[in-house]
Amino acid sequence: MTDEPILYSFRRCPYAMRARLAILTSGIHVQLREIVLRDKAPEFLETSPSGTVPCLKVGGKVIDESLHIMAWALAQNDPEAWMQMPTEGYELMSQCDGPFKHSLDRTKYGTRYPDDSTSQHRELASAFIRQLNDQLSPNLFGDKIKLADMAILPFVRQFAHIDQAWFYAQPWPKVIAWLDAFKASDAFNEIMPKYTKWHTGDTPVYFP
Ligand SMILES: N[C@@H](CCC(=O)N[C@@H](CS)C(=O)NCC(=O)O)C(=O)O
Repeated sequence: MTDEPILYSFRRCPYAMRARLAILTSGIHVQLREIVLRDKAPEFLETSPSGTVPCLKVGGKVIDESLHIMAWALAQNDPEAWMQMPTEGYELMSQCDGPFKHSLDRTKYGTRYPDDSTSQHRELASAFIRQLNDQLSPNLFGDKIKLADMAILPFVRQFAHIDQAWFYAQPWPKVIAWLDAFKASDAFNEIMPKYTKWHTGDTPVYFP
């Protein structure tokens, strides 16, 4: 048995990425269990009520939402003051998780949504990217990274990766600079090492 926090994670999942970003800045160490979505470990399914990553088990409780994991980590230690953010940040985060992610999925996985128009959803998602572009200076709330930057950037990256040539040709230079700075950052590199699929009984792997 262990009292160490256990994070069920998946490297490329944007929700799991934002959780790892917050855990990294907080200086907390967790046991990381890499989940393969097509073949979810039974212990993960027993732990996560939603069956989605990320999921954190700590001190007998389970935190099953990425934004709640971020808040948990930052409540303990927030050396970069990510939580000192204007309330509009929460509005942007909910637009990201709601309508933007909805349209992102319908742009990316068009065949899963035959009744939806890919081009219409790309345009809807693009409206949010243009809104971010207007807001950036160079981050969402000035010079310093805040919670909303780190909560939203993994999804902007996912949208950009649907068609990078198209994304980088669009007139949203501030978003491109913001995304490129994120992808070049130490934090991004530290959250993206490759982990092998976790199995019960494996020697613990720690993050960071
Ligand atoms: N509301 C959840 C959503 C997490 C989520 O949807 N994660 C995806 C992976 S990116 C997942 O685990 N999907 C389950 C599946 O594909 O079976 C959160 O913010 O943590």
